[in-house]
Amino acid sequence: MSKPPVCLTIAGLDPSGGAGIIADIKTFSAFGCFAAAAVASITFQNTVGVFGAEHQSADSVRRQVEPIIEDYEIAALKTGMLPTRDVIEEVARLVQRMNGARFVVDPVVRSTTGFDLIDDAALRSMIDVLFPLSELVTPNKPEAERISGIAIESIADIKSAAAQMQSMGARNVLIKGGHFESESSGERKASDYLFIGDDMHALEAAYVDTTATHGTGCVLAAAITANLALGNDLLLSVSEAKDFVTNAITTAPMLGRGNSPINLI
Ligand code: PXL
Repeated sequence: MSKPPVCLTIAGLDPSGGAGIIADIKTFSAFGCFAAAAVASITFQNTVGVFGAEHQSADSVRRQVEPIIEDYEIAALKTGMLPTRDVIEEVARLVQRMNGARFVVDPVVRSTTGFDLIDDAALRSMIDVLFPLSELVTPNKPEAERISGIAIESIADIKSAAAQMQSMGARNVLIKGGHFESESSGERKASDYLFIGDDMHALEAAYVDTTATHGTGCVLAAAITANLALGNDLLLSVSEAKDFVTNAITTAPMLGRGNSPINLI
């Protein structure tokens, strides 16, 4: 067997399996990548909500990641829920030791059900120290609004928010459209907006009317990471990832009493 590319996720553990590192691991595997994972926070949750979290220390994150990067060559990595400034600063130091690994930052701020997953100081340091190291930052609409300070109601606002995030150090930005639920020409679209430098690419998929949305953001970012690890360019990686998520939503197993995980079996 030829060696698969190794993908690393540093993110939160959702023990119910819909989001966080479990979703990331399954997504890396689905694309034929070998998955490694470090836990930045243990969350307590199910499909109904997030009930709390026990964060890891920066020391714990370093002691998880260091042996991995001293042993494997990491082709690509993604970060998800990084709960504190100390953890984020440690992750920045670790990423700089990963010799050119392609790097996706999913700036997770709060759960869909409204639980704050990181604090304000952490978000500030994520912008300051991780954005400049990344190839892509993948906020959803509320995250893009909070980071940029721009309320998003139109394509012009999306462009302004992306430009603002690029001026804060992000090289390329994907504003995820799951949260733009507007009717246009009678047809509902799930649109994502990818900014590669100054060029905007609007990626459209059919909108799926479903409650099976748990973990979609994690899976999209993980699927992009896997595609980057396979050597694909950014535009192809994002469009392959979007197709994967749309299919996983369409075929979701409808588990639990709340927002079902998507299909990652
Ligand atoms: O989808 C955001 C997210 C990311 N990571 C973890 C989460 C959540 C949302 O609940 O729990 C661990």
